Amino acid sequence: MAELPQRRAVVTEIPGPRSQELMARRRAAVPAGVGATMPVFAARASGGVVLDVDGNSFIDLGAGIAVLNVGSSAPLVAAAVAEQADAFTHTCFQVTPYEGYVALAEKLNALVPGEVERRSFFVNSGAEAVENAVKVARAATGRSAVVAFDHAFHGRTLMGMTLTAKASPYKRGFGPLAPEVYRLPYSYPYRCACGAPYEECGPACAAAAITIMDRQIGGDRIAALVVEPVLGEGGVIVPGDGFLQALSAYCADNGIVFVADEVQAGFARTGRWFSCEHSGIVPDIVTTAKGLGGGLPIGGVTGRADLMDAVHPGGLGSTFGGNPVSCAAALGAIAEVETGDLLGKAVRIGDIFTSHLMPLLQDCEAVGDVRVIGGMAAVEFVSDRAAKTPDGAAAGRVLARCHEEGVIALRAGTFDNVVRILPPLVIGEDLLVEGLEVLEKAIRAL
Ligand code: PLZ
Repeated sequence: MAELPQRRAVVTEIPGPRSQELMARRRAAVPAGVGATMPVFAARASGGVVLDVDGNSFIDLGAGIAVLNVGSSAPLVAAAVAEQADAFTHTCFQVTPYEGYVALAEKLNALVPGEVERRSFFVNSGAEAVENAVKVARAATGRSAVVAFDHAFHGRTLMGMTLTAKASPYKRGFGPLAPEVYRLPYSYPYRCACGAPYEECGPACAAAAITIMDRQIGGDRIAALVVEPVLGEGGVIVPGDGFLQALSAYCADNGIVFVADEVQAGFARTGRWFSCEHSGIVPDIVTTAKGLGGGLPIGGVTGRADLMDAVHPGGLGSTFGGNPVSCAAALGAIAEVETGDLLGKAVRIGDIFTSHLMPLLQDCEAVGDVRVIGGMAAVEFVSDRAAKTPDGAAAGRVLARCHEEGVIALRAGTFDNVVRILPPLVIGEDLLVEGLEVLEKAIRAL
């Protein structure tokens, strides 16, 4: 696979004529409910760039929403996919198993933190991984209640959207939602739900969440606590110290299955294999997807053997789950992280983010908060710094400017006022810096 030139080049108006033509066809053929961040159509991608159908070369600070951690068509992924596609593309693992699925399960069982015997099985997406984690937790505990958090995103299926916090666009018009789901405060130090100062938000929100579980739901009725150790769609929110630790301890004391949803922040994104490692907790179940397949669709559920084995034979599965090509791709992606030191690269990207984005806090009235954790960063916009009034329009203007200037960046946050960046971890440093300079300029122009 030939590498594309790693540069930013805007050679037509954005969108260019070919993209405009395709957009018109898209509008006639695809429902409006499927969102569209970029106004352009992709032709190719590699490293840190996406080339559009008009020849514009974009710096990719979105990685297809945290999927292309190892880059698009990464060599070890592309080779593994080609080899597997040549051998066979599908048998259905439940019908005729194959080694790649088992090898991937072994790999994930070893990578998930904690000295615990684990099992893994595979599905097709992040949402499906979360659905299945809840099924396992309910079967293993015989309980029904599930708790999730403010600002959470867990997918668009029935349980996924019920666990997701934000009403619009994710739940509006799609009810009735799944029963027995309860919501708890998440530690969001910039906007602490308990009104605690930045450093005290973690313990304060954990105490509030535990009170709700204990007093309103009943700890002995809760099957699973589903939590993103770092919020992605919610706006790259890193919970305050002590938050996850206190929740994890409460779960252990009350027989609640602690599910870490690592779909977005996992797979090397934050400089660790899993974002829960930053707080030292050991989850009972970890869900993965996105980066796991190196660009191919696959979701994983990795959990304590005693919980996973509690489900009766035939209770788990899916026609395509753990497709052999996707498993080969995932093994290739893991090898890319290991051989390319992408954990180290994510840390380095975080340092570059910090040096470029933190000064904006000093210089720009419109910037309320800047958050960085490895290869994941966010700038939160406000119209009034003292009142922290969310400013979604400002985030929109910054994103539009970036897109016109040849940089892909994403929106996030419950209030739509966060610009989120998560580039492929293989992006060149010069290209990354150039992309950040475009972003900075757009922010300073507000
Ligand atoms: N859990 C933590 O971030 C997907 C959503 C894109 P799927 N986030 C991107 C969109 O607009 O739908 C996500 C996540 C976390 C679960 C999911 C769901 O993963 O593979 O999109 O189903």
